[in-house]
Amino acid sequence: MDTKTIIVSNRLPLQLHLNDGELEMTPSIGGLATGMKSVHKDGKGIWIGWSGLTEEELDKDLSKKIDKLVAEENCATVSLTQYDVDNFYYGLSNRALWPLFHYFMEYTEFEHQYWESYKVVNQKFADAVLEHVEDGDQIWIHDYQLLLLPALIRQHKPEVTIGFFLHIPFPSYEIFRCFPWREELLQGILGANLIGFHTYDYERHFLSSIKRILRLEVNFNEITYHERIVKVDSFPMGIDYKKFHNAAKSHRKLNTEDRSELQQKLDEHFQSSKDAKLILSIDRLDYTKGIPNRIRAFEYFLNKYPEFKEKVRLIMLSVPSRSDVPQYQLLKKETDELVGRINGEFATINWTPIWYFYRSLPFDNLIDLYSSADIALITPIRDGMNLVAKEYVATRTKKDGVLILSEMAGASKEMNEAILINPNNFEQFADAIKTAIEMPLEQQISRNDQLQKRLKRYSVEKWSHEFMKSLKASKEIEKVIVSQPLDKQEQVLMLQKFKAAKSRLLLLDYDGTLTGFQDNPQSAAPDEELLSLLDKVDALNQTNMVIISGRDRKTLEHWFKEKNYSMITDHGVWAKEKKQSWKPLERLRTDWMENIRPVLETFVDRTPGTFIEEKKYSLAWHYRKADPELAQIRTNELNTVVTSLISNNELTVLNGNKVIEIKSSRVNKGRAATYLLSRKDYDFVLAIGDDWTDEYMFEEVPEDSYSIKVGFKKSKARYYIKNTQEVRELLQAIASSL
Ligand code: GDG
Repeated sequence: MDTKTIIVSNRLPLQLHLNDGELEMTPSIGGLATGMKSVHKDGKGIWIGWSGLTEEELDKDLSKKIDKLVAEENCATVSLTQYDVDNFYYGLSNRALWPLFHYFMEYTEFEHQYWESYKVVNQKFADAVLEHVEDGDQIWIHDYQLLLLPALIRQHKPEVTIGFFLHIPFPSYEIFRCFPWREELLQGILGANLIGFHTYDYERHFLSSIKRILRLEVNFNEITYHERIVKVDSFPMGIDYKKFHNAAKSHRKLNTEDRSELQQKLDEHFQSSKDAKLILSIDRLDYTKGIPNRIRAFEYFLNKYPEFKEKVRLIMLSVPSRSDVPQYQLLKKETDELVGRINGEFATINWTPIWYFYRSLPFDNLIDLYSSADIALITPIRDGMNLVAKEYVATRTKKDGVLILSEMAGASKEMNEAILINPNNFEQFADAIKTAIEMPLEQQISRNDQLQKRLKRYSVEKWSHEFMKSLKASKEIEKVIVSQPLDKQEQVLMLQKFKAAKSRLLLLDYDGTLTGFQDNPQSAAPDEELLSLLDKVDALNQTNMVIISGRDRKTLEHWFKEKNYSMITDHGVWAKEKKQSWKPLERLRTDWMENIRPVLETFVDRTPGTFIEEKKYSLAWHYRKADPELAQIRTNELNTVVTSLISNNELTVLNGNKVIEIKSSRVNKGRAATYLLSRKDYDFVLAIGDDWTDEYMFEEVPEDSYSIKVGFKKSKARYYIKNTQEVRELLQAIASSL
């Protein structure tokens, strides 16, 4: 089938301007546009985003013209009003999500109106995507403006393959939990099949929020969600290495007279002193980039090491950004004032310490700067990746030059050969500048050699290619992992076989199968609806209905005292056949409990929200209410400790649903099922259960049995069914089939 990839981002990779009512279009030269080029141009690929012009700025004619122009570039627009831009973009995206995800809590504004608009605009994007999407297509969604989009698309196209990539950090759970609509955001992202981050730390933070806020099961980097497996992974974004490297090479060959005005000014600086050094920083004027901090640290450096005065110069390019948001206006003012003050304080006739440009420069000038700088000082307070650091290294064609990089930038994870600093430590900051200035050339070369090798190999094309490869593979995971669904068609077949059978056995697990889980195990008593349903099934002719549970005999006896059901309790210690009395299937020792109980007690003491359930033949440690991450650590620990205490094979540790149970190895539901099957010939067997303890039963029932797992989990069962509600519906169908 001829499928395509749809790319979605807030802005199209095109710049559209209105000049005296005339439309002008230039392609965007940003890293993302370059990286996505091969994906975009592949087949019938299409890129969907906002044009940058609001509905108010355009009349019908102009809109049509835009659509036609962008269509020639395989793009399609999402139309936004000024209200949308103010509330969705400048509001929720840039006054709530951006500061929150960069740990600037004090800048967040959680306005309900922004959130409403964010939902509306994400729906507009979904509508635009749905106009173009066909079965079998892949969709790749970018960034924090579109966190709700994956789920909105999935609602209408459940089978489509969706990838999502976040370009900014994903904050730790403690920060993320502050967002008022946090569940909706997570559910929105989980509409994707693959979720990508720049670094493993962001991935880990995301998974932690998934576990703690949505309480979902996470297995390594896979989340089970609504009968789907969602994969989470890190893909550090690279740059167009060749473009920067080759531009710098050509730049070196330029004759003096062909050099730009900027380059000539830079050359003058180097002529001013034989020890002259140029330190460069480039960023959008954004509070996350640590600009005032950097200027103050530079001042600190000049005071600490005055010998570098008149020799070292900081050249700062700050690109205007989001100037409609008040914090950005304040930052502009603060930066201007700081530069003014420091230049005023230190300047001499021949030297001003800081050259400051507040503007965007053409690419060639960017290369002038990168090529001339001895040191790049990239010191964000928080940054998803930071491509400037990578671009600087790529332009060092002679492999000289030193990169000082903040450890708060995602890029620091892969750029160990840079001088890594904590931007809040001024001592370290000043010393790093000194070290960089004095670094021997061989050391510079050997560091850049390593850095360049990596940047060349993991370029932005490689990044997009790896993501797409993983996205295509993510669809396959689901196919291998679970049993087939017991859908309507299979159910009809099953009921036919049930009816035709002469002797039937129904093995029903209790917790998580017939009823949902409760925080306290004693609260899971059967409700009226369940009792009357079980009565009906139990009354069927030639049908042996058995409740087979890990619960103790006392509890089940109490719950079903009025009834005469067949029951197996304590995982198979006790059996009661219909209208008969209880019989032990095994004679068990319990003296081991004295030794194991104190061990479990130490775990209860150290893990809030957990408790011990003492059964006649086993001990269970429940952790449903505990912090999921702490519980994960403790369960590993407990497994190791208990396993080391059990010297012979007499005891087994069972990992159930949020419970660890220690019991005799001689009993399990599999052995109990075998016992029942040996007592009579059955020509229809159904076994249904939800956790690990039921797997023993699935293994022992005859191959043609209907073994059914409750929940979308890995299992030996032939089928799966979604939840306890569906189990009850199935039993209802069985009850009314005869
Ligand atoms: C976000 C995340 C993440 C800068 N000034 C000029 C100019 N640039 C180009 C640079 C570079 C790009 O802009 C800036 O990219 P960064 O990665 O440094 O930062 P953000 O804009 O904040 O980007 C960031 C990124 O997304 C990708 O996922 O790395 O962490 O915040 O390519 O070269 N280009 C031109 N003139 C300029 O004056 N032509």
